[in-house]
Amino acid sequence: MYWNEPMETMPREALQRLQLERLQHTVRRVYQNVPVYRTRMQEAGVSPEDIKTLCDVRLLPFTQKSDLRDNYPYGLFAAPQEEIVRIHASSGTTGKPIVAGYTAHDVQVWAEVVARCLGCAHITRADTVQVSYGYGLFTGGLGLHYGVEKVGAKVVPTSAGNTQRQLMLMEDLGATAIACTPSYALMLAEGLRDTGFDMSRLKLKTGVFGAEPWTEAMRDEIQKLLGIKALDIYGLTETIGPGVAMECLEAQSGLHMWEDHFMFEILNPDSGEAMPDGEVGELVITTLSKEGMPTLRYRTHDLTAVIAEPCPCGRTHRRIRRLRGRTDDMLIIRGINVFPSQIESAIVGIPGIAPRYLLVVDRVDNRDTLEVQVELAPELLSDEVRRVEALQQQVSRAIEQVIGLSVKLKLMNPGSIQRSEGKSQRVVDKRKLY
Ligand code: DLL
Repeated sequence: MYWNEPMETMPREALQRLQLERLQHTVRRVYQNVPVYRTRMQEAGVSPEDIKTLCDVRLLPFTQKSDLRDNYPYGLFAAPQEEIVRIHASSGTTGKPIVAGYTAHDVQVWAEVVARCLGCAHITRADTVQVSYGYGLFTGGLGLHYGVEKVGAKVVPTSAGNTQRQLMLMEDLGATAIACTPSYALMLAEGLRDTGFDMSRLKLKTGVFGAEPWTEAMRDEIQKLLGIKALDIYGLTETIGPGVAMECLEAQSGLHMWEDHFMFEILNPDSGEAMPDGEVGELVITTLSKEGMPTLRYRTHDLTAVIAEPCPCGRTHRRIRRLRGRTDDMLIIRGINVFPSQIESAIVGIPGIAPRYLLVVDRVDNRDTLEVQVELAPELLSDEVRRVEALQQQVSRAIEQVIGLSVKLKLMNPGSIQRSEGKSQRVVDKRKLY
């Protein structure tokens, strides 16, 4: 089932012609409107006229999360501010988030790609979709919302949290599909199982799950407990949000990347060389139709591989394998991206605290937990109980403000977090997600 059959099944030659046209247009746009890109391209000795074939994308400079940080908030925007109608944001590597801007056209393209994803899940206007991704700066809630409206299905914008209410509404309003993080889906499913809920009271058929890594084992469990088909959706704020790629119900194997809007490369993360089809490398994305904040060769740090074989569903847009790790130290905790360096930026300079910390991540009852161990400075005597209690509050608040998640803070005695000779270990992740 397709949302946009002509585009989704376009012969590859035509698709590539369209990609080239859009690539050339995007490169011209950022060269003219974004000084950072122009300078980078000039330094690399490349001008928009040099992009003559799709392979010429390799001449272009990479874009990194640090570029968004260094040009915070609007430095990479390629449209005048009056044309920007929406802002979203995601975690940066320091105290400041990274910001993405959308023109009205971008918002429409986004709804279109999400609508295609919903088509992959056979969601039609006859469906009722409960969107339990967070609404707000995070792209999950509003991204799915506009896609569901585009399809003409009924959207129930519950946002994340308040599980009992979610379940009540799911039953009463007759949701046939749910969109949320896979860990939340599993939490809902196990909650229902444990209360002996009669699943025949629900009309759920499909789940659109993403924003964090998950395994085939989790998929099996969710499908079994909820009696639905669980499908994987991928995306990131820097390139649009959810809707960059999606599994189809027919194959349930690999995610179709909407190549008329996103050109992708899979590169060796160290050398930057292209990886052969089927081999795992870093996903690098160039947006082809974005106006507000196009990105040239964005280094996602996500690891995947191309599936070269055609898909039984008939879509001609190539598939990437389910995401299988990252090349950097970004963690995804309850769907929220967290960098160890954010913790550092939150605690540095707090009197009585040493800049030594360790993040211990776990999943207990399908809920991610984050314990942050932070060392007390040697000058702070641990018998100053009141002072330590005040510090406990101050440090937790500082961290929670930066990362937007509640943490369990453990103040440690001076010298007790293990030192290492080389790169210090900042994270112990006990979840097995890839
Ligand atoms: O997570 C967008 C999104 C919302 C995707 C809802 C799917 C559903 P960010 O907060 O910018 O955007 O985080 C992007 O999350 O680089 C991946 O590391 C990870 N990620 C997203 N989807 C998946 C997935 C949204 N299906 C980062 N599998 C990305 C594994 C995923 N990791």
